[in-house]
Amino acid sequence: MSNSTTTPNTAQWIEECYQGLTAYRFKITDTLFDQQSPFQHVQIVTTEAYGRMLLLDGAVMTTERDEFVYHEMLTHIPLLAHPNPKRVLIIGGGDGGTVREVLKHPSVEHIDLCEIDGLVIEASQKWLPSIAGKLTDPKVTISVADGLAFTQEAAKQVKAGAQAPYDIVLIDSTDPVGPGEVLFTPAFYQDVFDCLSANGIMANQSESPMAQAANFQAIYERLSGVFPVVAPYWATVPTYPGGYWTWMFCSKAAGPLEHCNDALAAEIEQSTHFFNRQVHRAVFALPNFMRRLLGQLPQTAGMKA
Ligand code: SPD
Repeated sequence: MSNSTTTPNTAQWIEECYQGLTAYRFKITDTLFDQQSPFQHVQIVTTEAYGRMLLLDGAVMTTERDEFVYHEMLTHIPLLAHPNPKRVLIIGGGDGGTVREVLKHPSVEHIDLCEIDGLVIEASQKWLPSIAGKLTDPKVTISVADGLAFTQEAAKQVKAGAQAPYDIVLIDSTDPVGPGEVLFTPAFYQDVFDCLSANGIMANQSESPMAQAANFQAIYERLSGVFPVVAPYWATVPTYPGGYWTWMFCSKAAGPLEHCNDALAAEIEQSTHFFNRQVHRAVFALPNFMRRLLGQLPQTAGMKA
């Protein structure tokens, strides 16, 4: 056993700096991929602690070792709450982790994946096969396109009389900077709402309530202006800023725990590393600091958002 903090001077490190205030450093042994796309800087490195890691514009997106928390939470919580999810739209998610988890739901007949940056898909397929390996599944249609325009077009068709095309929409975005920023706007959320069937559900990643508290608050407020049901939930993702991470369950009608396909949940938890039925119920219990950020409890004197 060792808890030594000494590191050799020759080690190479990669660092994500959050708002110029804190930084998280990872010791790396390899740079496997390093290219500038028309949208962002795409890197895949090998870290000693977390295995291979995908970074976009210097921000950690996913790692082989802890990706399961994020992808399982984004996927199984909303899908199990739907009585019969058949058609799923994923916006972002070019690394393929969300697709992999959605495919564990046998009712799903079709997945549209809309990722703006083809280079993220290409690099993930080559260097992150345990995450991206299911992107070639026949149920998956990949569109390399702008998620905002894709959703706007689908919503336009619905307004023109077409059937709402999706039972589930998952927003697997970057942080609200760069190409992903538009995926946090009320207009985008309204388009998503319009694309969802009557008992449709959306879930999105909603940032760190510790390192990005203002983002977390704004996302909740904006979603609450569009969806009648907005239920934030949380877990810890060790490689993300602040440790705590959140997602928001948004639905047109049902609450997050009103329906759960227990038999399927039991089957799914055989292959998951974070999700299980106890976790499913627990993640909606918000610690007080999160409830205060959301206005669900009065502020206290020592509280800083
Ligand atoms: N600060 C990290 C935010 C990343 C959220 N999206 C990750 C995408 C993984 N599929």
